[in-house]
Amino acid sequence: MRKEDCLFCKIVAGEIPSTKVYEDERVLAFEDVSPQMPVHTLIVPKDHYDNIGDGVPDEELGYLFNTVRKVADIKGIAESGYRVIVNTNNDAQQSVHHLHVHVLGGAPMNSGDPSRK
Ligand code: DGP
Repeated sequence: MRKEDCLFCKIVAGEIPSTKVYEDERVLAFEDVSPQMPVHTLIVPKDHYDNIGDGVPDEELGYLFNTVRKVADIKGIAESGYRVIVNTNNDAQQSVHHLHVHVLGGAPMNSGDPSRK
C-alpha cells in the first residue's frame, strides 16, 4: 500500500533517487540525505505505515528489524557497533511520516540518553 504525497513512498517507487544499500521485495535501505554519522542508513518497509504505532503487523516489524543486521553487515559496522533509532511523532521530531529505522555508526557516540548527564 502506498500513500499519496509520501516522500519515502516515492523513493521506494524510484520516483525520487536514492543511494541504495539493500533492497528486497519488502524493504528498501538507502543512505540518509543528511548523515549525522559516518554511517547513516535508513530502512523502510515498502508498504506505507505512518510510524511504528500505525498498526504495523508483527511480522512486518520483525522483517524490518531483521534487515538492520543485514545493513550493519553491508556497511561494515556489525562488530564496531551501531545505534538503531525510530523517531515517532512530534516529541521525537519525526519529520518523514513513513515508518523508517535509522542505522547510525562508524564512529564512537555519546550516550544520547537524556536521562544521563
Ligand atoms: P526522521 O527525522 O526520523 O523523520 O528522519 C527523516 C530522515 O530522512 C532525515 O534524517 C533526513 C532523511 N531524508 C529526508 N528527505 C530525504 C530524501 O529526499 N532522501 C533521503 N535519502 N533522505 C531524506
